[in-house]
Amino acid sequence: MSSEDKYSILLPTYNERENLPIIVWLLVKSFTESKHEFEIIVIDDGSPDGTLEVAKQLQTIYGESKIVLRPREKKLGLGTAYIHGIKHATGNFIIIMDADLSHHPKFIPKFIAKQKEKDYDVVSGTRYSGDGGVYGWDLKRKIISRGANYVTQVLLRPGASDLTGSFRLYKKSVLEKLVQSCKSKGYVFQMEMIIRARQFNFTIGEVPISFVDRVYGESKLGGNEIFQFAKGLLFLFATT
Ligand SMILES: Nc1nc2c(ncn2[C@@H]2O[C@H](COP(=O)(O)OP(=O)(O)OP(=O)(O)O)[C@@H](O)[C@H]2O)c(=O)[nH]1
Ligand SMILES: [Mg+2]
Repeated sequence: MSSEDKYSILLPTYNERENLPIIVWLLVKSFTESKHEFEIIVIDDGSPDGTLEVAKQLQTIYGESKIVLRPREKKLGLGTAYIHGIKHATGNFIIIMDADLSHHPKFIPKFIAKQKEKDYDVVSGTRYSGDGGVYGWDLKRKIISRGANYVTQVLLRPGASDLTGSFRLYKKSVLEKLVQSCKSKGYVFQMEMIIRARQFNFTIGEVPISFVDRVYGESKLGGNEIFQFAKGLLFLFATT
């Protein structure tokens, strides 16, 4: 283990009051056990449920060097939340994950080990390879996710098995370059990141993860998201 490495975990939150204390506790536990340097950057977009107040309490428990708060006034979307978070990150590695407990911190040591194996630029969690999987989704959502992955595989041949997931580890410099070159917003953003990574010849490692549907809070995947995804996919197909 190289002692200079530091991992900045970006947690974008919108109405995650119940989930945030649990994910933070799990993260702190995991990093304390693995003895890696870390910071958790919470990017809350003015959640009406008071997520930010919960985050402030967590900061008093774990300290300001471990819990960094970078809130924004209102809901401005995930893509810009990442950009905002990266600006404040002090680690040389960045981990992006959802705060709704769909992504379990227990996989992070595997991401880190995988990254070191071949000094990968990106390590992507995958639900669609090895013993990865999805739990708690209904058939419709499974078909949509599988379908989106499959169509993208055929059209763009990205060289990664899970394109729409967002549980990933990046070298900070690599993530900065990817984010700058990505044009899409919304769900298609995760996919564009991987497509661009391949374009720039960045190396991508994969770690099988189990994805568990959110326990608290509401899901927003609807017809509009699917339409936006299809639009974004066609745009990438036409331009890359
Ligand atoms: N800061 C910020 N965070 C967001 C925004 N939209 C979603 N998030 C957070 O981003 C993560 C992923 O969003 P989710 O709502 O879980 O999206 P999803 O996993 O596709 O859908 P469900 O879990 O089914 O609702 C979660 O931690 C959300 O709280 C936003 O506009 N701004
Ligand atoms: Mg979710």
